Amino acid sequence: MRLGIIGLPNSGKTTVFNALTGSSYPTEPFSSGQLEIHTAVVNVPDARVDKLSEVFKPKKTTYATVQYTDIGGLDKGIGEGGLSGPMRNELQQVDGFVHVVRAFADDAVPHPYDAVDPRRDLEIIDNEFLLLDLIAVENRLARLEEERKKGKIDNKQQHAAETALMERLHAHLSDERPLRDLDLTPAELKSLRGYGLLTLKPVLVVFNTDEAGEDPAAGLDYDHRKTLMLSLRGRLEAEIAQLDNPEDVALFLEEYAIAEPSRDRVIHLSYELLDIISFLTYGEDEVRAWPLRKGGTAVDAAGTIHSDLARGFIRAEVIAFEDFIAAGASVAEVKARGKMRLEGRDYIVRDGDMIVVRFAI
Ligand SMILES: Nc1nc2c(ncn2[C@@H]2O[C@H](COP(=O)(O)OP(=O)(O)OP(=O)(O)O)[C@@H](O)[C@H]2O)c(=O)[nH]1
Ligand SMILES: [Mg+2]
Repeated sequence: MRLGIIGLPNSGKTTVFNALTGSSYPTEPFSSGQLEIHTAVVNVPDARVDKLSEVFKPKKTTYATVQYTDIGGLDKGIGEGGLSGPMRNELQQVDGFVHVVRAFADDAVPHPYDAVDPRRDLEIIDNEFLLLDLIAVENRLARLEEERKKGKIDNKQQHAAETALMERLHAHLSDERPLRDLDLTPAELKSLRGYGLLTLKPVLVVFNTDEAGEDPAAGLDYDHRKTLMLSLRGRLEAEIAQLDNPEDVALFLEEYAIAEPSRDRVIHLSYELLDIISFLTYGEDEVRAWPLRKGGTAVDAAGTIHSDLARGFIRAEVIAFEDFIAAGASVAEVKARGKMRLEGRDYIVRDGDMIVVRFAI
């Protein structure tokens, strides 16, 4: 799972990236407009994993991860001007976006459009993405038309269905609405996978502010599906992420009256945004959280661990994490209470399920 951090020049993308990943890439008020890409892998904080690790004392503890890519170089006009190949690749390949919007006022940091205006800035990038998708859809429609004219259609039904779908997308985009707001069937979504359509991807909007308590998201009319919003103090958060010592972090939080760093919240929202849950495996060797798409089955979970486990799947022993805690964090006690379930391959896995896969190959 990878999220691309996007936004206008000087909005604080690299600052937010540093805050999330604990990296220390330089953030400069004048570096704008360059294609610049950094990626880092981040552990998803999970108190359940901490607890299991404490109980089982495994050799290894592994958290689920999310990747963040800081994609510098987006600005007004990229839609019309066309994207460079590397930029296109980055944008198309990520699973979703973290859209950083400037909400801090600071004369030392020039704003590309002079005044701080989160609503407008949000729209600038959104409009570029709408235009890029519109161009992609128009290109595809032109191709389909060409095939029709030349009588080069292998499968008439498929050709007609695709043309109809592309026309629907076109109408929706022409209305200046992102594709993630459109009702699409799983089959339609699947058929669109290869196009890397940008407005189809989920978005976490992050307002980068300086003020405690300020919420630029409040009162903002931005009602889209697969869209979440939050505000954070980017520069402060990036400074916190550089501290190694938990006591220093605590002091810092107190001084600036921050209840908890936003980092964890952003990471959790990223997970939620991508419709992912975690299931857990446990034992003396390893305690681990694994990501699974919401709605995934026991056999999907098995396949996430290893393809052999999916192939030879017999049953899954499942314990809900809460039942484990309620039973005094003892597997024997969970069993004694009849709270360990044996589930078949089609069982829909829930967030926090502790799973042992029985298999034979
Ligand atoms: N006052 C204030 N300044 C910030 C904040 N976040 C970022 N900055 C400053 O804004 C400038 C730009 O920050 P970056 O993180 O480099 O912004 P960016 O979006 O990565 O910029 P480009 O990659 O050049 O487009 C730097 O001088 C930062 O220190 C903030 O929350 N408050
Ligand atoms: Mg940057």
